[in-house]
Amino acid sequence: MSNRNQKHQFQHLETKAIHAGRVGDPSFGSLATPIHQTSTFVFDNVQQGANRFAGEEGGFIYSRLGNPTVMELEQRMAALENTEAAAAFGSGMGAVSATLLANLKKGDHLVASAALYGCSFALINHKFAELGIEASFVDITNSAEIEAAINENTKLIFFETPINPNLVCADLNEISRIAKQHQLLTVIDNTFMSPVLQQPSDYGMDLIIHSATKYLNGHGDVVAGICCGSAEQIEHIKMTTLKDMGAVMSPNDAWLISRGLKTLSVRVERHCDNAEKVAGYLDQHASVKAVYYPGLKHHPANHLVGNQMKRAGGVIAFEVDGAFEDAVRFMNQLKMCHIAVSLGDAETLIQHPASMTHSPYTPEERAAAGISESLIRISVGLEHVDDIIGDLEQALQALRIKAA
Ligand code: LCS
Repeated sequence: MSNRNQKHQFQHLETKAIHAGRVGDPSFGSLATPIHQTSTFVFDNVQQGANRFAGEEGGFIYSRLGNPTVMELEQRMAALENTEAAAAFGSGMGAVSATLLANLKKGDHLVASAALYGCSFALINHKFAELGIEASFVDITNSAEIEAAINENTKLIFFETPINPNLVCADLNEISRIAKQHQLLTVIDNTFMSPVLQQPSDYGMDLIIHSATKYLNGHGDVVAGICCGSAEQIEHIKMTTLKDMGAVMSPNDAWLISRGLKTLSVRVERHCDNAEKVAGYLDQHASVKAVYYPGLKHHPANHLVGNQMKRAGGVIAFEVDGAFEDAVRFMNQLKMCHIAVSLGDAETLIQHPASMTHSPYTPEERAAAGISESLIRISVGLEHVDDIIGDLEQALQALRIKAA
């Protein structure tokens, strides 16, 4: 087998997404890397097994500790996020929990964005509190509030940008400045952007998490997570919370995600094309009260688009003009867009955060985090944009007929 690819430093993200970290097939030369669907690896003799456990010899041991198909995905994601290494997990929450717990112990404190994916919030607000890990939840766009929350036990800052579900965006330069000043680790959830649109390592972010369930895989058939960072940090996570808590990714899922990555850049560009048009359409609609999309000129983070984030992404939040029942009626009226949580799939998915993804928050906690009860979140898919807008239009028209 030729090792040409491994030796070559790929320049462009589009190329890395296809070639970087390729494991390939030394036995038969197949183009697609085989799925190494195995729990364990056979040693030539007892000494070899002992050497591998002692770290004195390379090679695989047992798939919870590493697997060639999973390794290919990890190497490819590290290349895409411009980091030295990556660790793959069985879910995005597996990645969030293992990454945070590898860096926090009883008595430590973290600063977290008040608005986060609902289960990340629940993990920190409930489970970490039980474990004696304290958190301050802040408005991540407010530097003074972040700095005021930092104390002598603070170890890290954890946030998303854009935030699920309200599309508020943090300024990475600003977070980086604060973290450096206080010598804090930065952990960012980059799920909404994917490395195609935002590469947080360029802004000094230490650990970059993805729910690989979303854009990375892109086809709605896998639940998985990834964390990218320095070789030292990733080794630390792998040897502690990944190895011993065990939220590992299956080889089959890794293979599907590596396949998904080959089309990541073209998919994400199309998601953005469609979302820009859908956001513009919703923004001028008489039955829509508010639209939250960083690509719109009136969004507070519009200046970050074209800078920290290449484009605004495929997710939009909005509120229909009317009561909560009108939002429900609108969603139930949709014929093509699916009412479903998750995002980043080919299908347009629409959901109601207050009753679905962000139901782990109490209504008071949602209010404090700026997540309105009537917010609707749409993950704009890869269908023809006229069909997406057509479906939204017929559902919004039904509201107007009722109102008339
Ligand atoms: N981080 C973000 C930003 C997410 O949106 C999600 C899941 C996770 C982490 C957790 O990843 P998972 O374990 O599900 O792979 N977000 C979801 C959502 O918005 N709807 O359904 C799941």
